[in-house]
Amino acid sequence: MYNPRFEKDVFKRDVRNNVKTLFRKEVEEATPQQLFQAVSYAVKEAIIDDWLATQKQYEKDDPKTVYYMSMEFLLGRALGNNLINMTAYKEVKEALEEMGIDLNVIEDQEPDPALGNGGLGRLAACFLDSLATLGYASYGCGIRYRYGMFKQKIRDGYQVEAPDNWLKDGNPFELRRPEYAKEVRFGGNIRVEYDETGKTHFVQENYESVMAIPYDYPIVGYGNHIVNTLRIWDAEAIVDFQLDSFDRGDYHKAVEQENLAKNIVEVLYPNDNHIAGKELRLKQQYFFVSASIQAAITKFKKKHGDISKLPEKVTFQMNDTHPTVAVAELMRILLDEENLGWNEAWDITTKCCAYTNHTIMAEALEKWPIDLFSRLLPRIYQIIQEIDRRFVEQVRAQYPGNEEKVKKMAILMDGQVKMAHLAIVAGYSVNGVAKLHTEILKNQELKDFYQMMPEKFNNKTNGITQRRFLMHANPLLADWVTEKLGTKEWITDLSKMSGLKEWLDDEEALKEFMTIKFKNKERLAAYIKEHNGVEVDPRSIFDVQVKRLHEYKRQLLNILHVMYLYNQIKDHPEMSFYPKTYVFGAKASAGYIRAKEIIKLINSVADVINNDRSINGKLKVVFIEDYRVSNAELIFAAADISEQISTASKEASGTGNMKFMMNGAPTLGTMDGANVEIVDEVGIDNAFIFGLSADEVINYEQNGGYNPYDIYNNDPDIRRVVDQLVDGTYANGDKEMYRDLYNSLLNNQGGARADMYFILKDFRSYADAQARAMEAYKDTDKWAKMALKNTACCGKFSADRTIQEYVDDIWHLDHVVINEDELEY
Ligand code: B1H
Repeated sequence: MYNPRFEKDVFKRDVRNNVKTLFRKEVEEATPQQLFQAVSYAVKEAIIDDWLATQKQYEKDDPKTVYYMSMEFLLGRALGNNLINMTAYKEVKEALEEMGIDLNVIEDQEPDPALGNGGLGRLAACFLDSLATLGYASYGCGIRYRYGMFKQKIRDGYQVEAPDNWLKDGNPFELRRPEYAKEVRFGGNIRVEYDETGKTHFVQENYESVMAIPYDYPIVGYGNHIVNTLRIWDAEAIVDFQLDSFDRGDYHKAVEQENLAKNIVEVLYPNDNHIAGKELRLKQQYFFVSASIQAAITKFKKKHGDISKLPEKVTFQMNDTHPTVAVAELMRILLDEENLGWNEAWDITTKCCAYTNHTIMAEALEKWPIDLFSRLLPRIYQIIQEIDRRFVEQVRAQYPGNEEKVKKMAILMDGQVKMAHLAIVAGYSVNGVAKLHTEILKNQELKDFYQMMPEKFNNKTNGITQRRFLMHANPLLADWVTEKLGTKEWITDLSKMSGLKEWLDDEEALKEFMTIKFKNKERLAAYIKEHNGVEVDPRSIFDVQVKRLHEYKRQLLNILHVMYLYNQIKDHPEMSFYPKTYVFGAKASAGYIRAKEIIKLINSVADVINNDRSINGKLKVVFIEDYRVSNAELIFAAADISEQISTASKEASGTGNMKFMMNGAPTLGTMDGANVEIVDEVGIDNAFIFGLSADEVINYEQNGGYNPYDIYNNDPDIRRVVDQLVDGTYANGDKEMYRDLYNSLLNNQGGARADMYFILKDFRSYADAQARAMEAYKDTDKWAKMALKNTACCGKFSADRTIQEYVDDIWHLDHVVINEDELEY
């Protein structure tokens, strides 16, 4: 225990006092939610001391700082994680127990801050955890959405979205910082002025503006007293909605300003790997980017006079193209406010901005119509025009007479602003998120750019934080790992996990390992019983696919295979079959109709199978409602098999795959994204790999696809499950309910190829991998070894490793240490 505030008695007194001052109650009368608040404020107080100490240290050391710019931070609950990183979890748990309070119950009161969709947002959250833990100065920059990712309800098998009013009980950990507010301007026109020296000035007129108000969240490093900041921006009207507006006839204007501000931060767009293309989304982007860059420059200038030194102290990492207006906003500030010339401003900008690509899905490539863009951001657009003009000049110089190149590479083309091109042209680094993904970027998607500027391209394979996804999610396994390794070093150095290999042949150890898995399966079974009313047997194989619902992730392949297994069991009741529980969890974008059909299908199949007494509970299917960070933690810990079955080449990396691996679940998957590297680490014999390779998929795609009828007509088992989509088996006799899914598998539809994601093509190979996994599971000892091998080989997949690579190759940050002896509490 390193923080005197966590002396049990002091802490208990703090909690009591908080209950009193916040709620005028005694601890015994307080509701669990009130206790959550009281405990959290007590924890926050301790955090604040370290937060101040960190600020002081940064003030003194003046380290280079990364600003991680992201539309999404999928944080998950803070209380438990903060306690873990303050190395006070067990002490606080005990202290609360002595007061008759169960910390687990208290933790469950915290709403999941769900300011993100899926992998991209969760990655940002893991990165902040690692940056603080490794002692690097960083800010997360984002938006304080009033409503985060919607809550998913399943009604009659269908997804229904409910608003996520996550702030309704207040948020104990945040800190409102109105003194750091920044104005952000939209629209209007640009007037050109010349001053007495003949210099040109660009003045924005007739604009609308909003005030950006920052809220700071502490990001606690593990055991090092470093507390970094996630700064997310709220919007407020600048013209206060005041009564005297009536008098001035400004009533409408005041209402409009109020609404503009309110709308900007109202809600997170619930699309994963898909761009909505809405004007409001662009407003959100510019809003938080402008505020964040202004704040960064203000901070820099307070300490350093010379703006040309900015790249020595500041770097902006753009989490996909969503914050790419950052490039032009930085240029605007340097040109219009700092009065630098173009070349000098460009030199600084291109040394400060770096870009991460997270997807090659065509529908996720960000392109804005020029008319919309230039109307909303007139000055930013002018600057992009000039960036484009100069870049096109460069392309023409390098490839004389090759106008094809210009067409393919220009930032402004066909009436659109291409954000990826802007990010690559202005960025000093362009990285993909797994080896395979980066190779596809270099050799296919961004080939022209790679040929022109190969030095910018690099790979940074994603990672996850073991503090949340092992220590917090799976305390039994975490303790076991510490005991077996004889040290806690793995908590900050995951490569130490390889020491577990020593136990691969120790029967006793394997038994303990599997007993822990079993207990975690019981924990999940209880959750499923409570939330789904379905009884699942923790002795059955838990085969899990949890991730956003997307056709390329192929939940449809998984459920078609379940339908196939069910047919097999019905036809051959005597066949050898190890009981299986298929667990799904997935949110579909609200407007993604086909994804919603797949959710309905999963639930319909679950209904039929779970209620068929004739199969003796050999097969169960569970769809977990409202999949999110908090229940994910229970799910990873309890999984036997990790389904990572995306069409090869489509999943840039995946990070769920790493969470399963860490918790001892072998991968059943394609050679896609980071699965490839997982297999490299754990060995092909400790995974179940199937399906087309990325090269094969790309090859088919370039040659117009394949003909699914070749499979449908020749494989009766496959034909049967496909037909079951339209014979009413899973729709109470309704033959139309799943007609669209049936058609998507067999027929070309408008622009879309039949079976675009190669579901039927990969089906046999998938079924074979499933069968191999079942055979392997039957051999208990062999399975235990395979599962432990996965945990033992997960070292590479720590976000600590990823962040250290970003630091070494891209950001070049300075390492900061806080000396415990110098802390004054
Ligand atoms: C990923 C997204 C994404 N890639 C657009 N791209 C969005 C794109 O709201 N939008 O417009 C939201 C999200 N998300 C994911 O990033 C990849 O699919 C995963 O494979 C990867 O692991 C993750 C983190 O790199």
